[in-house]
Amino acid sequence: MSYPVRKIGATRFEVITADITKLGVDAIVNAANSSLLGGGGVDGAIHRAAGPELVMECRMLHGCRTGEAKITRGYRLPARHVIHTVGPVWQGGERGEPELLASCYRRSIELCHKHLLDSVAFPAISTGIFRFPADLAASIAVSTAIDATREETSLSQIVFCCFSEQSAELHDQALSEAIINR
Ligand code: AR6
Repeated sequence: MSYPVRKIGATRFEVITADITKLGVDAIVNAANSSLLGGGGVDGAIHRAAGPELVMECRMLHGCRTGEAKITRGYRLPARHVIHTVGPVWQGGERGEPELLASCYRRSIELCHKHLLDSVAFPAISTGIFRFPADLAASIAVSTAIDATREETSLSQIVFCCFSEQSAELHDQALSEAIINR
């Protein structure tokens, strides 16, 4: 299934179903844990594809707090950089999870601008092992990314790289709703 590319301001927003480790964008975002030393899910896939140099650089970063983001090189990945962010573990929604998830997207987009990157791809942060509800996560991802590009940004392309058709449909739906409600 392919979804329409939507242009908002100077930025194109795209939803795809793909393995994020295959994308030749300026940066892919990693849904990491606070150690930044690797794990399962997309984190494991990114570290495997990037090679052992990635964890060596990550060791020098001394971890990352939930809702924050740090950047490294991409090593053997087609992407030039990896932005490591730590999403919240879903604990029912009353422990600041929505705000922390929004912060992951905002901080990642800020880092892209700081490094003058043109394109970035996000996985559906927190929706796997961290159990964040996929529909709420998609609407937070999309609305925060749109809001963040209202500030000055170097990004001309933001990709929501989903790992299932269901996740892609949720992001596409959230994107079309966000545009209608602007
Ligand atoms: N490409 C794109 N998306 C993927 C890929 C891939 N190759 N692999 C998985 N996904 P998760 P989290 C999707 O569990 O919930 C790790 O152990 C997946 O289907 O990777 O933030 C970390 O070290 C889901 O939609 O991340 C942390 O401890 C999304 O990526 C913890 O898991 C996120 O799922 C983070 O959990």
